[in-house]
Formats: sequence, C-alpha cells, structure tokens
Amino acid sequence: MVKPATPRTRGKSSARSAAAPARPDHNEAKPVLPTKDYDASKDELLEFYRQMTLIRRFEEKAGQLYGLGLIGGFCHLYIGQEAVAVGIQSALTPGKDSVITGYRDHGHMLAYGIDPKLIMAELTGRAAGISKGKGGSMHMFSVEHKFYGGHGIVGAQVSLGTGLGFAHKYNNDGGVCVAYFGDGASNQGQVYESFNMAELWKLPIIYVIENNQYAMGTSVNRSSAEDQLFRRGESFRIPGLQVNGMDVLAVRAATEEALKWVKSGKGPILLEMKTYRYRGHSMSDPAKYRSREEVQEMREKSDPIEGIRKHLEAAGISADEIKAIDQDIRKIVNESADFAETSPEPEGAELYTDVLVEQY
Ligand SMILES: Cc1ncc(C[n+]2csc(CCOP(=O)(O)OP(=O)(O)O)c2C)c(N)n1
Ligand SMILES: [Mg+2]
Repeated sequence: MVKPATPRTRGKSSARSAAAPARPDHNEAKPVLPTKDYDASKDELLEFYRQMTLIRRFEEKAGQLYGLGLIGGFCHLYIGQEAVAVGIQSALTPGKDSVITGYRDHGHMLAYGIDPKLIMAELTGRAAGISKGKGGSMHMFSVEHKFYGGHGIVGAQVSLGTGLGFAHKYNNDGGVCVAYFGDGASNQGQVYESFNMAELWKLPIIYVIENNQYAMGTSVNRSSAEDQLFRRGESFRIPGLQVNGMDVLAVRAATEEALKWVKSGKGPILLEMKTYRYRGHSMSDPAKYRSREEVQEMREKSDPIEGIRKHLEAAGISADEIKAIDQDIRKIVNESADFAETSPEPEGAELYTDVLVEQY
C-alpha cells in the first residue's frame, strides 16, 4: 500500500515545522485601498491637469514627428495612461526616490520634471538629447533625476528596480524605488524571483503594474491565468491594491497608502493600475486586435484629462484659465519639437563613448 504523503501543514506535528518554524505573518496588517480620492488643493489640481496635458500633447507631437520620418526606430506612446505616472510621481520626492520603467517611458520622464526639449531631442537622435541622442525612445536615462530608464527587455526593469530598492536600504538614504511594468511583463519569470528577494529583505519598493489591457496584440484575459494582477504578489506575501488608473486622484491616494506601507519598513507593495492605451502598441501597430468602439468608449467614459477637467470646473477654475494652460503647453511642446529638429546630431566619435563603464 502506498503511504499517503505527509500533509504540508504548518501544524505542530509536521516534519517541516520541526526543522524550521513557520515564518510569522509579518504582514498581518493589510494595506487598504483608500475609500476616498486624494483631497487635492486647487493648485495641485491645476498641476495634475498641466502635467497630463503636457504628456498628451508631447506624445501627439512625437507621433507626428515619427510620421514625418524625424524619429527613427521604435516609439511607444503613453496616450491614455497619463494619470498613472502623474498621480504616482506627484507623491515622490525627486532626487531621493528612484524610478525605473520599460520602453513606454516619455510620460514618466515628463512627470518627473525632466525638460521636454531633452526628451524630444533624444527621440530625434540629437546630441542634446538626455541620452546624448544614442538611446532613442526606449533608452532614456537621467541619473541626476534618479530616473534609471527606459528598458527594452520586457520585465528587466523589475529586477533592476529591485536592485535600486536594495541600494536605498543598503545606503539607508530613505528613498523608495518605483518600478513600473506592464500586464504582459507581469508574466515574466524574473518578476517573481525579484518579488521573493524584495519581500525577504523588506526592500523599499513599490511595484506598479500598468495594466493597459494589452501586451502588443494580446489581451490580458487571453495571456494571464490570474488576470486580477494585484494578486500577483500574494504567494510572496506582498500585498496588492487594484486602482482606477484613469483617475489621477485615486492613483495619488493609493500611492500615499503604498508609500506609508513601504516607508514603515514593511517591505514591498504592489499597485495594479487599471488603465488603457489609446494608440497602438508602438507607432507601427495598426491595432487590428480590438474594435474602434472599444477605444472610443474608453475615451468618452474614462479619459483621465476630461476627468480632472471636471474637478477643475467644480473647484471654480474658469474656462479661460484652463485655456491659458493649454496654450502654454502647446508652446512648450512646439518649442521642444523645434529644438529637436534643429539641434545637431552627435559627432561620429560618440559611437565609441558610453559603451563600457570601465576599460577592459
Ligand atoms: C524579454 C522580451 N520578450 C519579448 C519582447 C517583445 N515585446 C516588446 S513589448 C511586449 C509586450 C509587453 O506588454 P506589456 O508588458 O503589457 O507593456 P505595454 O506595452 O502594454 O506597456 C513584448 C512581448 C521584449 N521586448 N522582451
Ligand atoms: Mg500592457
């Protein structure tokens, strides 16, 4: 007769518990999704509107320059997802907290206060670009701003971000890392190796899944056995919150909660931002895997900029004031495009710089 396997319980009699006592549940107190949105002041509302509009107009312009052949290579636009980067990064301390993301990175850089001229010039491959014109859309970097990319390998930023979280803890600098990744990236193996280490070492990191419903042409429901992505940290005891990523005030409120959790030494936390990208995966995607109606409905019912506009109106901000912001943003974006078209390309010798950190 086959002996039944010993049940793997945490009970006193199990062989496992005799050798190694069960780990105490150090995350007994669970974070909760704030029931109220962030209570923004008038100035903060204006700033949210300003930043989201800047990202939208900047990305539209980038799309135009790409169509004109002024931007080469890949170009992934952030249109539709603006509330995520703006809401989260408004709660961070620039120069102290670190940020890392994938290739859809222009919006995150703008939300972190990086000069639009330097970002646009990077897109057109000019020497004045933030990566000296050698990185392009997917590989922008600014150590000065603690913005660590810009990564083309899906999921790689999660492991690298976990390293940044480790550095914050090791250096005891009080900073927190925010590592953004997509719904598609959340199925990558290295994500879970990183989760394990981050929780074991209680690293100060917020994992943000930007669930824009698609990974290239594959919808999250088709690719993911567990499509409630905020649960993805559960087997590592990393708590998760599911957030309306189309609402900048909900994003900000959830970020405050996440920061509280991480800064009190409880280790990592996961935020699933439910969002949507209006454009194709990249500029070369005709987006045949979804209907026009689906996109239209999102734009009409959930647009993050329209959403904040309603808050501005409720706060008594006049249409003229909003128009003035719009005009100012158009000017900034046009200037960045002029700069990116007219500034010089890198010298040929630049091909041999920034290749290795040290000489071998
Ligand atoms: C390791 C790896 N596998 C595959 C690819 C090709 N690829 C580029 S983007 C992408 C989809 C990722 O989707 P998601 O994580 O949801 O991010 P989104 O583009 O929606 O922002 C894939 C499969 C890659 N760049 N790296
Ligand atoms: Mg996606």
